[in-house]
Amino acid sequence: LTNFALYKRDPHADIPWFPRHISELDKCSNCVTKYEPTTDPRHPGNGDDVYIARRKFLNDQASQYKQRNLQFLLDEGVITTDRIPQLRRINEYLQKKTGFILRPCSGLLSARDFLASLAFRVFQTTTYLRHGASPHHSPEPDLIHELLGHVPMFADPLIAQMSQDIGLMSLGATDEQIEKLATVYWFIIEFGLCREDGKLKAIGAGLLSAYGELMHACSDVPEHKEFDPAITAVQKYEDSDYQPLYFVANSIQDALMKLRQFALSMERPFSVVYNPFTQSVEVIEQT
Ligand code: HBI
Ligand code: FE
Repeated sequence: LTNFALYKRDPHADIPWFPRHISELDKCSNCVTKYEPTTDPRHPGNGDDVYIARRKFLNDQASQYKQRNLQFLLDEGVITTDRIPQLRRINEYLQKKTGFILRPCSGLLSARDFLASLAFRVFQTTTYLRHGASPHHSPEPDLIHELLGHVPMFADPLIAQMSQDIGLMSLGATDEQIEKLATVYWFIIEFGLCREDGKLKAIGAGLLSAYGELMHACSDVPEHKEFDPAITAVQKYEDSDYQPLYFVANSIQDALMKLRQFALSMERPFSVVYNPFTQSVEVIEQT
């Protein structure tokens, strides 16, 4: 392996573009325009001009965001009951715990962009709140989902490492591979359950941030299947209502190990190494 091979850019023209430096996440902000309150009558905020205007104001700011070396240590304080924290405050906390940072995005991102960000220990987070008409369930990610569902997980060193590993494995993967990875991620990180002392417990951020669905998930109403990445990867999922089916792992550790193993088993004609000093991904060609 020569330095030339290590640093050669885009050796395979047919591999999808992927970010090579944390600053290139500025280009990873493609939203999936589904359940937009402006156009979709299934969104609880459809027709609510005040809500739509506020959401647009926040999303316009999010789309202007450029990656910077945030002055993490300027502020103090994390999540409190009396106000919505600034991303800067949460970042300061996460930096110390695991080095993860949040950057604002303006809605549900494509799985490719979302997973690519994890490779750089970046979590793309929405900044608007769910509509007041439906406080127990939101068809799209919102601030409550991100802060109460995902952020505590990214403060755990093991989960942070595994999330980054999954992100690295997604870089330059085929559309088919991304689809499978996103599906397993969905069923574990968003809606996963595990068993603890004979009871069902939630792992997924989508459940931890949706009281209504959390009750449904742990009841006898939906179907529960043993988590097996190969099976889970090809399972169709529900993204507009409560899930009819949940996958159950033996423990959080078991779920994350299997998810990571699944990501690592994907074939790619190259491998990548993250350099934390330069916040860059270096590509190593397999010869
Ligand atoms: N986009 N903004 C945002 N937040 C998420 O939590 C999120 C996403 N896009 C896809 C996604 N999560 C995953 O569930 C998988 O599809 C990768
Ligand atoms: Fe999520």
